[in-house]
Amino acid sequence: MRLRRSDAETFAAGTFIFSFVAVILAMAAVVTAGMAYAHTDTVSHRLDKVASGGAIGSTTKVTLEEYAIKASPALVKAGVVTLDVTNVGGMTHELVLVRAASPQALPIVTTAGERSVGAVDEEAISEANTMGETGDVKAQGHARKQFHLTPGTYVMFCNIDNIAKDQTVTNHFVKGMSATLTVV
Ligand SMILES: [Cu+2]
Repeated sequence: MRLRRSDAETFAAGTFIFSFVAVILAMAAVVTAGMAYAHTDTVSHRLDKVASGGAIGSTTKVTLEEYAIKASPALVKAGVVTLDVTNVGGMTHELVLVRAASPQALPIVTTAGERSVGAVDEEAISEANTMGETGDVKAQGHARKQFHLTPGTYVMFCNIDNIAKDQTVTNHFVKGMSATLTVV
């Protein structure tokens, strides 16, 4: 049958809307399938995809102060990672980077010797898990250091001991100078 002009236009519009809905449904199916896939995936794998997409950078700004370490962001992309470290405090600090699950997981000095009791026993950390350090960063000083990091959790800490005139020792790690850095 011959369609009148207005019917033909209505028919064309209907076809267009039908096609449009079909495309939307197809996209929804792809997204749903993708989400189902992601749910079976590991968190790190998903984060890895985000990282490779450029949403996560390879540089983090770190501040040192009495007695805290803060990294922003605390999540960086694996590879060459740059720590842009600023000592915003009033005394010398350092940043030591090791691979560890948490500050609590680090080996601790139990007998006073080269370092005070409660300090991190750096010699007890394997070479493979020792990434490096900035060395001393003076008050208001700055240090920029690059590390080759694979995905995992790392701990940054300051292990400096200050010895008062009365021989009282203050270890910065004991006072809380540590923070984690997640690499994906
Ligand atoms: Cu310190």
